[in-house]
Amino acid sequence: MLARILVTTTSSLCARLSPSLYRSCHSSSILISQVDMRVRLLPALDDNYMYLIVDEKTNEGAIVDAVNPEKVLSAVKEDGVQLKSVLTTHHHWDHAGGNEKLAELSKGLTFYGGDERIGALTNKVTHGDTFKIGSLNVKCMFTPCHTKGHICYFVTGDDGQDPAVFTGDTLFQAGCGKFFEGTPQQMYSALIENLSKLPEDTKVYCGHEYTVSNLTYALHVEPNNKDAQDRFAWAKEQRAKGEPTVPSTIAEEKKFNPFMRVAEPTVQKHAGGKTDPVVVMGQLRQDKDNFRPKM
Ligand code: GBP
Ligand code: ZN
Repeated sequence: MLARILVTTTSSLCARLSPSLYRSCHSSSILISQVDMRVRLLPALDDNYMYLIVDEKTNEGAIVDAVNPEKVLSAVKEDGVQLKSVLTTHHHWDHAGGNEKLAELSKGLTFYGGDERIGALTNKVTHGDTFKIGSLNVKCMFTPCHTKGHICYFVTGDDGQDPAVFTGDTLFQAGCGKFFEGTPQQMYSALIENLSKLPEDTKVYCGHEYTVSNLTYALHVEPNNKDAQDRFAWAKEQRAKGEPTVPSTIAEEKKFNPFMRVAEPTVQKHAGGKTDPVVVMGQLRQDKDNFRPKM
């Protein structure tokens, strides 16, 4: 493997390095550095993540889900990045709510998204559309269900290396988004027919830090799933230190995410023995919506 993966963690005492940037956040702001790209996790609100993607070759940057424009611009300044674009996964305010302000504060940005309800949108994209962040390639994946216009962004180096996908509220670590504007068939198509087919080592950067609660549900579905048990123990340790659990990989999601496992007999058993994976997807979502873990 050529990929050099370096994870630099800022102090979990968020205020130590840069008070303005790290004040009152749910997690520390970590940097995932690969050969062609680096990704800075920027925690926002109670459990959201924004992501600053930087092309190492040109120093060009893009921000995913810029809900907190001031924090985005501090990170851009601090990291000496040339911010050129904003990738919005969906129109919900906790993802798109900073766009107009950011457009005002930083002129000339390109705003990508798949829904007319996204503020400051300049480039409406759909399935298969591509664009660049410097030398990095971005491919848009249309994944309607959580919202009608949801887009996931698949990013790679210029030769396809360092794959990463920014999944907003479609795929969470060990879970998926609520079906506010879509059907089980659409989430099946998004998770199983599209995201599951990405390279196994694709890093998954999701929209919220929900891992511990999602794994609580995953273990309700598959109590004997060793991968889910191990990830749960690790995720609890991370959260106790104020560290993020993101990213995971596509290979890992297939091992512990029940919504990625609708074809597994253990998951189908939990869904009352149903074997149609689309029906299982619908059953799991309904079951999780009503799930209250025992304390
Ligand atoms: C938790 O903390 O684990 N179960 C969550 C509770 C995404 S945010 C919060 C919740 O419902 N989160 C949403 C979700 O899809 N969760 C997946 C799950 O519970 O399994 N949002 O902020 C949500 O999309 C929003 C914003 C929703 C505007 C509707 C509008 Br309109
Ligand atoms: Zn949402």
